[in-house]
Amino acid sequence: MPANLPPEYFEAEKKFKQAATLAEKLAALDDLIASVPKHKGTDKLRADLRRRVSQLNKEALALKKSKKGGRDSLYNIQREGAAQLALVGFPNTGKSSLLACLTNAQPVIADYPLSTVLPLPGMMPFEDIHIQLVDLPPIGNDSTDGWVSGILRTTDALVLVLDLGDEPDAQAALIVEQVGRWNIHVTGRDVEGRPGLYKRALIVANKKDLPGADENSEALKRKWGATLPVIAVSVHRKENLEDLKRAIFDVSGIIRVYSKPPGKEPDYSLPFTIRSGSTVIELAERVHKDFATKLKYARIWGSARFDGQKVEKNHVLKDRDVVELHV
Ligand SMILES: Nc1nc2c(ncn2[C@@H]2O[C@H](COP(=O)(O)OP(=O)(O)OP(=O)(O)O)[C@@H](O)[C@H]2O)c(=O)[nH]1
Ligand SMILES: [Mg+2]
Repeated sequence: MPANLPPEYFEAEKKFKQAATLAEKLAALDDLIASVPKHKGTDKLRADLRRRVSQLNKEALALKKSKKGGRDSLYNIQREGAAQLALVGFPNTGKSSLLACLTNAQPVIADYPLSTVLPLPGMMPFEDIHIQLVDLPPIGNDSTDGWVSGILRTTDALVLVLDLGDEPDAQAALIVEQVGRWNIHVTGRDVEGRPGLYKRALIVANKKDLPGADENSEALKRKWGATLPVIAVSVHRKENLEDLKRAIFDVSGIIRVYSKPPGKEPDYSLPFTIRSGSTVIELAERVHKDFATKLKYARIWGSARFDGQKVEKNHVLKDRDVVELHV
């Protein structure tokens, strides 16, 4: 440390050490450099400080890139809520309209194709939980299929949106074929132990208000009903939207469970959302990691044969069960 540094230097050094953000650090470093008198004895110090400025500038640039400029962040949707489902379909079928009427999001809705170019999430309230829906550009488009298929891979389930006025049966077949090329197989039920990636899916046949739509939706149900749940809606007339919300919840693959301390009322304000098919022990792990190891048994109101029935750790839970964990 060169001698004869002025008090301003030590003041600036203190600020630099306390700086929390990169921007604050850079500002403090500027002051620090300015406070160092220029003479031979401070050459090395000044060179060191300048090196630090350049290092911090590099870090700031990298941070900025990862926050906004980076492709990844723009095409990646932060998961929120109890489950995430993606809206999949061809142009103009009403994916964005559906997002706008079921959630608080405000997508571009237009009668020209390819009005959606980026993923847009929205939260759909369903009873006491929220489910995240992600609006996407139509599939079958070279410039977006890459990242769209990436989202389909990681999302919990698919909502296949069809236009009842435009050969919906052919649309369904083409969607299944297209996602199949990405090795994603749609299914109405969970399939385990088979190769490939199986995704739960629901067919939403939109524009029920159009002439001829009822016939088309009957034909669609006959053809696809055994494979996937099919629900006909009209976003414009707000028809069947409550049933649709329930169907979206059903296909999401989650259930709600309420925990209840022994001798007390259940806490209905905050359901635990767990994968359907989960057992008592899996719930215990979610509630508290110690609970899983200490759990002796549980009492259940709901899916058990009688209320308050004592069940074993491997008892499979159902939606809306109230569970009392005994440790
Ligand atoms: N008749 C009728 N038209 C609808 C309905 N829902 C949406 N539309 C219309 O269909 C057109 C396309 O709607 P969008 O929601 O933009 O469709 P999209 O699937 O998001 O389209 P892309 O983003 O291009 O893939 C718009 O003109 C909507 O007003 C409906 O229930 N009935
Ligand atoms: Mg759209």
